[in-house]
Amino acid sequence: IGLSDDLRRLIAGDGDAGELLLVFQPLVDLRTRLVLGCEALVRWQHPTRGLLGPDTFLPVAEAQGHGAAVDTLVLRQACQVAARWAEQGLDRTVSVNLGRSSMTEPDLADQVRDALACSGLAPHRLHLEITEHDQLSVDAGVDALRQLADLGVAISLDDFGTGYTSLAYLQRYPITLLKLDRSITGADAGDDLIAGITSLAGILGMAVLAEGIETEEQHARLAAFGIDAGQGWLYGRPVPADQLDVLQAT
Ligand code: G
Ligand code: G
Ligand code: MN
Ligand code: NA
Repeated sequence: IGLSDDLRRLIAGDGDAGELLLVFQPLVDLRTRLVLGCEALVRWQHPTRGLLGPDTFLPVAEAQGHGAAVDTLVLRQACQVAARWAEQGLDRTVSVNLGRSSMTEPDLADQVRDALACSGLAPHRLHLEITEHDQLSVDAGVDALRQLADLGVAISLDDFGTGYTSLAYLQRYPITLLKLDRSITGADAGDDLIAGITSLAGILGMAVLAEGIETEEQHARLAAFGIDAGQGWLYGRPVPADQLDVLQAT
């Protein structure tokens, strides 16, 4: 019995066995370090194999056509958690990753609408993260994103700088946040590159977040470039929702 059979069982059970767990990592304002929101990252508490990370099982789910189903389970759970934050008076967004197959799911907008309705979460508190993929550079991708944006949710472009989104398409996407990949925010990227990206984002009317910030030196450098937000071990590792210990903006 392999992982794929267990995944089929998981999906068939609609995740009701409680094996899909979410951890949350804070996104902070780079000036104040106050938390703006949290990104949901999925884990699988497998009955015999222990805790599995997404890199272990998402490719399997994707290969068997269950990638979008996993994303939907994560989306529903993340919206429930974020709705509780809102009830507690926390002004905090939740970011949910959408994989390759979610983006081509015809009923994606319906799934998102449903997750919002079931949880009672206000649409503006939900951020959907799409990854810079080649297949986004088609009109169908623009249409899918537009449907989502029309629901009132925000869309972030994840891993920016690792793909090859054309500038022409970037301009057409209803994206509000560019998440710069760790490879760009790390020591390697030159000042000119970071300055160029922030100026491009300004022209496009998008905010910029730097991912993978681990040190005070990186924080200071990126803040000096006027980058809006940050995410990384310096501010907080991904943890279960009840273990989040962050400074909250009010
Ligand atoms: O902490 P980390 O190992 O969780 O994440 C590894 C990769 O898995 C990242 O690229 C992240 O975006 C992706 N990922 C995490 N959770 C999800 C999810 O719910 N759906 C999708 N499609 N990708 C996810
Ligand atoms: O691809 P995406 O950005 O969604 O996934 C985030 C991934 O980066 C997760 O695996 C998460 O655990 C990891 N991550 C988050 N912050 C840091 C960090 O500061 N340093 C490193 N090395 N990885 C990080
Ligand atoms: Mn992400
Ligand atoms: Na990323």
